[in-house]
Amino acid sequence: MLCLSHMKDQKGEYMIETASLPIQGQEHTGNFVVALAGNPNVGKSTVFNRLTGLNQHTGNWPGKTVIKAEGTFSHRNQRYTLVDLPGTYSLHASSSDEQVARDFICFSRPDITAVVCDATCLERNLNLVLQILEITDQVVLCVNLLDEAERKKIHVDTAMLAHQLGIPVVGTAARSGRGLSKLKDVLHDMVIGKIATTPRQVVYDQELETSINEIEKRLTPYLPNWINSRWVTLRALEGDFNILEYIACNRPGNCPQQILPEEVALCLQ
Ligand SMILES: Nc1nc2c(ncn2[C@@H]2O[C@H](COP(=O)(O)OP(=O)(O)OP(=O)(O)O)[C@@H](O)[C@H]2O)c(=O)[nH]1
Ligand SMILES: [Mg+2]
Repeated sequence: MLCLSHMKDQKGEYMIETASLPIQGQEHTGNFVVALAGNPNVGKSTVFNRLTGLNQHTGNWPGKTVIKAEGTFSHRNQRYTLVDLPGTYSLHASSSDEQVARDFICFSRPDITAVVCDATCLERNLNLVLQILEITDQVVLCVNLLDEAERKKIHVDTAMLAHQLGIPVVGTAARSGRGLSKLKDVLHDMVIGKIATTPRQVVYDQELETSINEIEKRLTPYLPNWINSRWVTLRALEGDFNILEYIACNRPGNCPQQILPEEVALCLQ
């Protein structure tokens, strides 16, 4: 067995600070936790403000200078806590914003992640959607700025997008409030299990898929069952050992540091 603490990244340090991770059920007062994720400037906070109104508070994410906004709303007898995540183009955790967004979606396990996209430049936004679908399957896509898209004569086929991605897709123009009651209905149908998702997974080339399967098989016994082992494997293949370090340090029951069998470590070299 190889001790994970021997496997630091190139800078010789790990980025994940456990104190920065909120713990589900302790910080939230609502019944269902919904994370709002998306690229910068796509209208996440506008959706957040529209849904939560005055029932919100802001602060900083623990240990970070990144603003944290959390609010609540009720719809059809369900109560929701909405968490407005910082805008990011990816979840590689190469900045504080990305780290906060990734850690919340992965480790705080919101009941649903609502990804807000800009309808006028959907292709760029879908990169983040696919990354989030590698972590969790409880995702709804909110295609926002539909009014801007219409002004530019861009038509978004939300039904086709939903079919292609395997998740519900709602078109919105959050500044005027258009589409937001549909979004709330979809959240409701997801939490009561009326909508089941079948998210599209990125399939890599054959050689990579073989390595992913091999490493995933070896990693799985060391991972908590709620985490997506394929996603952890992909991060490990990228050389992101912070995730493994975090899991090793936070396993219930004093899990030993040796999270990786030696063979897996060798595969990753
Ligand atoms: N026309 C139009 N403007 C919108 C819509 N939604 C948001 N906006 C505007 O887009 C700008 C950015 O909105 P924000 O809600 O701050 O976007 P954000 O995603 O929270 O941005 P960051 O937190 O910086 O990542 C603001 O000027 C909003 O008024 C919409 O549906 N239509
Ligand atoms: Mg914002």
